[in-house]
Amino acid sequence: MEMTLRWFGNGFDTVPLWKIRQIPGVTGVITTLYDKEPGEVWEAARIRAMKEEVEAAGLHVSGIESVNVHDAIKAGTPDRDLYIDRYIETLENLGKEDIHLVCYNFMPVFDWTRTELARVRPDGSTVMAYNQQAVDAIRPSEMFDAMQKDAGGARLAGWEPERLAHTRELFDMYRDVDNEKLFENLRYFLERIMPVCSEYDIRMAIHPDDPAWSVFGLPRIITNIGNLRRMMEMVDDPHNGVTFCAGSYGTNPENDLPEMIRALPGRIHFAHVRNLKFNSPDDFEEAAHLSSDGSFDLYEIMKALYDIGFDGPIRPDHGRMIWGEQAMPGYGLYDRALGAMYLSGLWEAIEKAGRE
Ligand code: DNO
Repeated sequence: MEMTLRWFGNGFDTVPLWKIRQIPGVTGVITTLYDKEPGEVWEAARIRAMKEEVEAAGLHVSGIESVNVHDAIKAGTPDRDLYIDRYIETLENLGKEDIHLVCYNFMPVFDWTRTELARVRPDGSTVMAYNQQAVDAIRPSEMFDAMQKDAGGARLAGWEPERLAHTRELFDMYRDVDNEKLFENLRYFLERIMPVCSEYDIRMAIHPDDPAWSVFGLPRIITNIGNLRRMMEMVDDPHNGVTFCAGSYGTNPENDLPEMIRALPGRIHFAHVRNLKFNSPDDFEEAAHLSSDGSFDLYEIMKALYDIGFDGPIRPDHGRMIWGEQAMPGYGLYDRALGAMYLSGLWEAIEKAGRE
């Protein structure tokens, strides 16, 4: 495995590359062209410039998170082929620049959903949190406004204001889309992009729906092992793989995380490892990575990744805001650096124990 950190790019991320370079063991970043809206082509020159900037800091680009998929593709509207053609052009341009991992999601309208961006924990740190009653009590547009307000000016990944200004139209697009139709639209998209992925050896790593159930009545399918199997069988190509995100699958306690990992050998191309603390089945908050701070056993998660021979990039995920840091919620430096060190420590111990 390679330890990495997510980096949103100059002008968007509060954390500069030189600081990431100083986290022991972190050799790469998972990055993006954050100003690109879903449906836009990523030009070769922009990709090259981003790569050069990362390399000048002594790191390398381990993968992209995300190349976002336009809603026309997810909803399967008549113009979807135009957007798939553009997506293919972007993949080609990434492949030519020797980038071989792309994380994306297939969640309608919203990406990840939280009801609080800065819940205070007993130690004074703040974390993102989710409460089902809070979601049930508001309309989608209110949630978007509340998140924007709490983000303190930061642009939140997957919550592009340009796109979400049209929440009503977006919801209308999905009026006739149920889980079956969404699966079908995903199959159509994957079948069209697999040839370019094979040509340039690009591993597509679908990110789970977060939380792993339907919100606001929208269909959601990347939620459990049964659906993952279905997705991989319907387009049976090793380039059609997954991002194993512990925090997203873990929102549903029925998902046994280590068992899921063991059921996916060769198809986990990227791992997001973090912890959640459940206060009740309807309420959770993002704890520190350390097992004892939350509800997951991080040792077992890392051990399962090790046992299946996982060799892709891994990154600590949403961190708490600690030591007075001001940053994009979930994406400060300090707690993610602690997370990277902890995960690297677990890996070293598992690896050495494995040799004995
Ligand atoms: C949130 C992230 C997601 C993820 C996308 C992948 O912090 O985990 O926004 O990057 O769903 O496309």
